[in-house]
Amino acid sequence: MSLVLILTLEEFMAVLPLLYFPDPKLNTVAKPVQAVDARIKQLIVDMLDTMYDAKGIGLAATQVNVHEQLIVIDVSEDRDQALVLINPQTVWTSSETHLNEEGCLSVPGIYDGVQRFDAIKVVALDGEGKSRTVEADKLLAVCIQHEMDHLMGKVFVEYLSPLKRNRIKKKMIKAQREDAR
Ligand code: K2U
Ligand code: ZN
Repeated sequence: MSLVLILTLEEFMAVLPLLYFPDPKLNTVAKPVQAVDARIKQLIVDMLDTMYDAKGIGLAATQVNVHEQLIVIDVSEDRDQALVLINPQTVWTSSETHLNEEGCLSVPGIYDGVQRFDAIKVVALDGEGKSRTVEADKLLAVCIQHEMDHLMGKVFVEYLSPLKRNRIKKKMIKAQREDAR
């Protein structure tokens, strides 16, 4: 690929800055996307770029300080099967749940158990604005639940004990102060 083409592509892709816990903006409830227009399609490209750059398997628009109901996910081995969920609605959940170890790009370096439904069915718009139903289990189901929590202003550490959450909050604030130096 020529250098000119690479430079051209680069200008259309952007790694966006992430919000980090305990930023209160992470507790904002996202509004429905009104139209899957050019602005939203560019945001999808930038969110995927941001997610892949951060080696995440999901990202909610809330985490890049855009408070609209948009999620991108890629749980594939080859990192080449992006899933876009716009205005997702849960229509079914399994009766079974399990405790899974979770992390979050907005809470770097912290991993802990969260109880999630084993399987979930979600109706959403895709990146072209077409309605689709996603039936998920395993890691995809966990990731969708984690991202849909973000759209409701919920970070996974809110499922932990107040003692654990306060320790994490102090650790994040200390790390952000050191980064700011
Ligand atoms: O929302 C985010 O911060 C993205 C999460 C999504 C996620 C959380 C918990 C469980 C599955 C997915 C990041 O991808 S956290 C990093 C990560 C990567 C691989 C597997 C688990 C967590
Ligand atoms: Zn997260």
